[in-house]
Parts: sequence; structure tokens; C-alpha cells
Amino acid sequence: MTVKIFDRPDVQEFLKVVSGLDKADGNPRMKEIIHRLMSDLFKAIDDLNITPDEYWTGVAWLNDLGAAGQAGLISPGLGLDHFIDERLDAIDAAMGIDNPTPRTIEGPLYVAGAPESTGFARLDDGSDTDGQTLIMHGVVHDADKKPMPGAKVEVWHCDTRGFYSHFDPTGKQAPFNMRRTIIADENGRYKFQSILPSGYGVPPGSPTEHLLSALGRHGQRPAHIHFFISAPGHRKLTTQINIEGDPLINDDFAYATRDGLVPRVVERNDEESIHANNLNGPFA
Ligand code: MBD
Ligand code: FE
Repeated sequence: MTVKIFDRPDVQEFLKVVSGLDKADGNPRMKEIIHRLMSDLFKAIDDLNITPDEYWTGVAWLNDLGAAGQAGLISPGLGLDHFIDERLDAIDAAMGIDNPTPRTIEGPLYVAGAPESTGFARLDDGSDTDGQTLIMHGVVHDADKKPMPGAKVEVWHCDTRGFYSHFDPTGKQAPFNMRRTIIADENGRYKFQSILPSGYGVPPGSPTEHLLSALGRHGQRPAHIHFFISAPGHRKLTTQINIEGDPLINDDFAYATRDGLVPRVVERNDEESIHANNLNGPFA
């Protein structure tokens, strides 16, 4: 037996009541959003004939998700973060703003307050000895392609096991390992030494993994490095780079890979490459 009650006037009236639309108090924008979301949910329950068992399974899953602190993890997994970025890109395009370095999603694992230095930083504390040394450098440019001394480059990534400091289930990483803030030097340059991160996987057995596997999907990301680029009077850029050659580069559970965010990687074994913190060396 299937019935549909969504269009009944008493149900439509009830949706307004639960959203507070019949009250003067409260936040009008919140009422508008909740009214729309609740209407879409009521309609889905009606149209898909969602059973009480299915509904309460969903409620229990939401409780598990929150208890695990994973709302910010399933969000990119369901493509919401990417969708929000696509909308920002469309707004920029409509305003004629060109972004030479594309934006991509922040992810849930940024931590504010990383140690700050000018020009150069070493990101890793040397405790992950499985990592291949990584050197990256560049120049921060403004919209007119002029170098930006003093621009802030925040960078963070995971270790060779796919664990981020502050979120490491083994508890084995010092705070702010592989997280630094670099202030671009007088020529707008930044440079860092770290180790090549590996890919990331959602925690095994977690509510996020449970949903993804019910969808027939994996919860893996290719190796990547996160960035915030900011300066007073300028929009902040949130982006990432991927490490060339990673097999998951076009199979990211968070849909963050974009053209222009896969820089060329050069492998070196010579003596110069060891002198990573020589700002005036061949990598500068
Ligand atoms: C990550 O490291 C990440 O960058 C994203 C987007 C989601 C989960 C883990
Ligand atoms: Fe990440």
C-alpha cells in the first residue's frame, strides 16, 4: 500500500508550523532554509515510501556521525564541498574573474595556529622516516600578476600512513607536525621542505565508511597538500595540489582534483637537493 500525503493542505500547513513560519520570533533566513529542507525531506519520505525502519536507521546513523565528529567528512564525500566550490567558480565566471590557480575544497582537517616563519619552513619534524624528501617553492602573485611580499601561505598535509597531526588515531604525532605558515619573502617567494605524503582514507569502521560502502564507493583520496593563501585586502584562496602519478588522482572520494592543481614533480638524487633550506639554491 502506498499513499502520498505531501500535497495535503494540512501537511503543507504543518511544514510551516515546524519551520516557525507562523511565528514572529526567530531568524527569517533560518526559517526559509529549514522550511525548504524539511519540505524536501517530507516529500522524499512520501515519494520513496521510506519506511519507519529506514528512517530510524538514518537517525541512528546521524547520531553516530556526530559522535565521531564526521559531519565534515561525509560532506565532501557526498560532493557538497565540491558543489559549493562549483557555485563560487560560476559566480567568479559571471563577474569576469579569472583564477589562474583554481580553488578546491578545504576538507575537515585544517588546524589554526601553526608555527610561522618567513620565506622558508620545514613542515615535518623528521619522525616519519618512511617519507621521501619533498621540496616545493613558488611565488605568490596578485590578480595583476605582481609578486606579493608578506602574503601568508598556510600549508598542511598527512604523513606516509595517511594520518594528519591532531587527528592521528595512533597518537604518535606532535602538534602541528606537517602544518606551517610561511610568510612570502621580499620577492613574494615561499619554499618548504617536507616529506611526500601518502593518500588519505576515511577511518575504517566509521559511519562515513559505512555509508560510502552502502553506496558501493570507497573513501580514499590521492596524495595531496592543502593550502590557504591570504593577504590583507585580498580574497583568500583555499586550494590543494595533487602528487602527479597517484592512481587515485581522478578517483578522489572528495572530488577535489582539478586541472591546474597537479604540478610537475621532479625526482632528484644529487647533493644540491639535500640542501633544501638553501633559499638561494637551485630550488629558490
Ligand atoms: C582529507 O585529508 C581531506 O583533504 C578531505 C577533503 C576529506 C577528508 C580527508
Ligand atoms: Fe587532506
